[in-house]
Amino acid sequence: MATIIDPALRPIENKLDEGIPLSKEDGVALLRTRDLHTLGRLAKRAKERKSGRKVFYVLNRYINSTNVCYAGCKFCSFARAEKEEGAVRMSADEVMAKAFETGTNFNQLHIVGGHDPRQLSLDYWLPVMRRFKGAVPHVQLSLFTAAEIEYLARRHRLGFEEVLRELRSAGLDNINGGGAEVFSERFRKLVCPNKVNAENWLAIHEIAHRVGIASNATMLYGTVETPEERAEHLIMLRESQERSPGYNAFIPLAFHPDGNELNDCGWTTGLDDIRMFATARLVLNNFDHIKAYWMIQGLKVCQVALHFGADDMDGTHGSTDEERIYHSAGTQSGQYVDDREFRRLIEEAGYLPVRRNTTYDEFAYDWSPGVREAVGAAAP
Ligand code: V47
Repeated sequence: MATIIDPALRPIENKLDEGIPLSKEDGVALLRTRDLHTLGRLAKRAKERKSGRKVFYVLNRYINSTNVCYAGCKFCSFARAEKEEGAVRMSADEVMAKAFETGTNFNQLHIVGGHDPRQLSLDYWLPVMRRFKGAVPHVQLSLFTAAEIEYLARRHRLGFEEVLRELRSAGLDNINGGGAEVFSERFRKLVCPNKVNAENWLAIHEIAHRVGIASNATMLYGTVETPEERAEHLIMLRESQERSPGYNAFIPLAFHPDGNELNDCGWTTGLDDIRMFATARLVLNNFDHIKAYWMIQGLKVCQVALHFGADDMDGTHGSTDEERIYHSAGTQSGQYVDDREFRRLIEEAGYLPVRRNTTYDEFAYDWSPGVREAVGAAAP
């Protein structure tokens, strides 16, 4: 029997063995533990129950279509006023050209932008989406966050459901997980008072699922939130998934401090990152996937996270993509990783790389010779 050094993890392991969902207090104990070996053992077991020996990645194009934004979130280094130096706003033609700049060999187009009064409208986006789907119907569209959907609803004086139905009919497959930040009212008042509130964020995702749009969920960690607020956030997501299933992945977003008002919070630590992945895996028992996005925690931490609950490394980005949210806030990750590098890192971690699309249909099992035997996995 394995030795547990942190006694707080023993009742948690018992609950996991019996299939009992973890409580907020359990989440806090996981977020505080220094017993990484037990944490890893529990999270890895939970992950392998969901996805076996597979670790997913996607051939992705990533575009920030505008950084013009007036939401004023204190953690943000990306937003610019319209006339400010560094403001970037793409026309519809520029978005299309960027999407296809390096060809059509990709499975997902991921776009996020700011609350830009001149770009964030249905009149701009519906034709772009239809043009895109007309050209490459097999490529999935992962666009907007709930914050942007709320903005569209207000702007056009429509209900969330009407906006989401319009977007679905134009080809929206998935809503990105951003805008969730930390659901705590205390946190939102301090840090992002002008952004969608927790109630509306959750409502938008739940309605999206009912009209046939999948989604992801995130949490921004490493600023002024407490461990209790982090754990509560995860439980609110679990309850939302229970009410209206449709979330595919949870992505922990590590705070990046350069060039924003929360700079004093500094960088998250490796230990905190790893605990965040593992806690998410263990609390979110009804989410199939926990994503370690290489650009956010870095390739090295993300590879280690595969042993702490994560089963996805997100996407390659195109070789000419320019991600701006994390690069304006100090990420040391580059802009582009090719799929060979993903396969190398995943195989070295002892897992089987599987190419997916946004909604986790699986396509390619281009493994190195002997890898399947080495990790002891059955054929897919
Ligand atoms: O909501 C902004 C975050 C989010 C900072 O669905 C920051 O697969 C850390 O939606 N430090 C938008 N985080 C990004 C987003 C996303 C990202 C990755 C994967 C997926 C997905 C979606 O970016 C915002 C905010 O939480 N963010 N600034 C910062 N300085």
